[in-house]
Amino acid sequence: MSQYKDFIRKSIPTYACGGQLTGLSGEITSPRYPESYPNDAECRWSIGGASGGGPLTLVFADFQMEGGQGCGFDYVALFDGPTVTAPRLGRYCGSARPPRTVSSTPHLLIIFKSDFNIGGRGFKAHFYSGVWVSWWWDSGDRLWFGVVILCLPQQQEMIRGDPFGESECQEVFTTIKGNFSSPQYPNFYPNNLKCQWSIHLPSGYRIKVFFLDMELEGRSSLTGGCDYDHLSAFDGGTEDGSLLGRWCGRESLAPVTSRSNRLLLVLHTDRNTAKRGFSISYVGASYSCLCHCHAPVV
Ligand SMILES: [Ca+2]
Ligand SMILES: [Ca+2]
Repeated sequence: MSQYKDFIRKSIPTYACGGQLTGLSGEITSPRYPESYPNDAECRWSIGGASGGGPLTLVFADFQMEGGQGCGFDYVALFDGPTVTAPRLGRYCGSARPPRTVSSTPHLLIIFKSDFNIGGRGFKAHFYSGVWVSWWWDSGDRLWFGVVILCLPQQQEMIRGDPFGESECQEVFTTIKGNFSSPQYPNFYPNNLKCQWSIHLPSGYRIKVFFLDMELEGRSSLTGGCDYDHLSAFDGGTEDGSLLGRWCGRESLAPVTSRSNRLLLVLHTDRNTAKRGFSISYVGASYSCLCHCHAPVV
C-alpha cells in the first residue's frame, strides 16, 4: 500500500502553475520560484478581463532561464490578448530581464515553457492595470485640465491574523479592499469587547472607509457622549494616531478617509446593553498627478 502511495506521489507534479487572473494587479512566478523550475513544464497565465480594467503593464523583477539561440529550449512568451492567436509581444530566455511590457488590450497571456533538461531560477513578475482619469473644469477666467492615473496595488493575500494574541476580534487587512463587521453581526455583539481592525496598505495609499450599517448602544443621556459602546477610527496603525472619528448609537455616517496608508478601527463595548453592531467596507487608492495641473488649455 505504501509503495502505491509513493507511486501516486511521484507521478503527480509537485507544482501548480498558471491560471486565470482577473485581479487588476498581482504577481506571478515560475513554478517553485526561486528554486529551479521543473523540466518539461508548461504554464499559461491569462490575465485581465476585469470590468473597468485598462491596458496591462507587466514588469519582471527577476529573470533567469536556460538561454539559447532563438529561445528554443526554455522561454517565456507574451501575447497581447487572451489567446496565442493574439499578436506576440515578446519571447524571452537567458538571464537578461525582459523589458517592461504594456498590452494594448485589457488582456495579457503569458506562457512559460521548459524543455527536458537544464533549468534556472525562473522568473518573478508583477502586473497591474492602470485606469486613467482626466477632468476639466472652468473657474470662470481659466479652463483647468488635469490627469490622474489610479494605480491599483498588488493584490495581496488577505492576512486574517491574530497579531495581539488575545481576542478573536483582532484583524489585519492588507488587501486593497475589504469588508468586516462587528462580532456576530447582524446579531447582537458581545459585551466587554475591545476589537481592533487594522488596515495596512503600501506606502502612498490612502484608505476610505464606508459605513454600510451601524447600530451601537446610544449616547449617554447624562453627558451626551459615546460613553458606553463606541467605534473609533485612528489615522495610522495605533491608538496614538490622530482620531478620525468616534461614533455610537444609530448613525448614518459619511465615509472617512485616512491621511496615511494605515487606519485602525477600534470597537469598545461595556458590560451591558448590546445592539446589532456594524458592517464596514473599505477601499485603498493611490493618486499621483502625472501632469502638473496647469492652466489654461484654451
Ligand atoms: Ca531547459
Ligand atoms: Ca453596551
